Amino acid sequence: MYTVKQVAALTGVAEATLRVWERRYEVVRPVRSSGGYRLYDDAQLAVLREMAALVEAGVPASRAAASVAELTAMPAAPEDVGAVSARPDGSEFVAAAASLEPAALADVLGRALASGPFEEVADDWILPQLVRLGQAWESGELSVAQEHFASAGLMRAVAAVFDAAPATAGGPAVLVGLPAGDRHQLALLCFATCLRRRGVEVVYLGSDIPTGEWVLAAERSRARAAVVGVTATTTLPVTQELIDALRRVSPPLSVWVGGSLRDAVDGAHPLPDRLAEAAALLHRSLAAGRL
Ligand code: B12
Repeated sequence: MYTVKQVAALTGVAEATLRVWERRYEVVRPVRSSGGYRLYDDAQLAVLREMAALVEAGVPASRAAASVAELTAMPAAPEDVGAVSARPDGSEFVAAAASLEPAALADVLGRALASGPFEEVADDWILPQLVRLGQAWESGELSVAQEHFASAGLMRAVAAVFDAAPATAGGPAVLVGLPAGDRHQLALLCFATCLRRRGVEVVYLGSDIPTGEWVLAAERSRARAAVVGVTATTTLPVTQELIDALRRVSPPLSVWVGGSLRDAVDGAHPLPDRLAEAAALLHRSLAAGRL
């Protein structure tokens, strides 16, 4: 259990504001300690984090509260199937990469994807494995070919999950892609998959999109929002140029950024690192009608 002071530190929301949200919108009902102090559990902390993120993204508190109330009534992911296989351990992916054996790689990826809902597998297995892959490549444990073999296999496996999510049409669309010069699309595709699995229409542009093409896509689609991945220092200037261009598009769309370098650019709403949380935040913002 967390005290109000701890919740304030963890969410970045002032204690007084937390009390207002509780009193006015009833977003959470903390229990009281024997001394009368508020105590919050993990689920309430998650609700308050979501509310804080929505308010930070510009959603009025009353709407954010309504949206968060819906969230608590909904399952976390569209199909929370039970795990049907044990998750491969930390070294198996790099070992499969080193083997250059398609069957070994397919086996590891198949077991990972069957080990829980995609959202959980993406945040708790795929992204950490990518970091491991990078370390193995940097240390010389894996050659460029072995690293590419594994990341390409992963890309195909995630794309299959993306395609398997039921297509939605008619709602607000979201453009998802990378700026010119950036080909690090794996985390972005995982994010896009989480978003599509929530029923959002995702227009996935992928890697290395020149600014002018992004603008054309934004103008020609019914997109209400654009999500740009920011993964490499070399492409920061072009990413800033892209964000500035997207903010001038008509009809206007809301511009979001995700990735390890998202704080190095200005003028866009930052998305959290956890992909499931990021997809939930954008989905809520769309559902709240703010975008
Ligand atoms: C796989 C990989 C590749 C693959 C990409 C395949 C693909 N289809 O995506 C390929 C082979 C194409 C590649 C190429 C290159 N790569 Co590379 N690559 C990687 C590696 C191993 C993983 C990248 C990745 O997916 N990371 C995603 C996650 C795991 O990490 P993250 O970026 O920190 O993101 C976190 C969050 O921010 C969030 N997140 C990420 N994106 C998004 C997006 C959204 C919307 C949200 C909400 C969240 C989110 O997820 C993570 C959560 O912890 C990294 C190593 C590493 N440690 O990341 C190097 C790395 C990113 N690559 C690097 C480099 C230098 C290159 C090359 C220049 C190498 C070369 N000499 O050719 C080229 C450049 C290609 C290009 N034009 O972009 C550097 C970048 C250095 C920098 N900071 O600028 C890294 C860090 C390796 C290193 N230590 O040097 N690469």
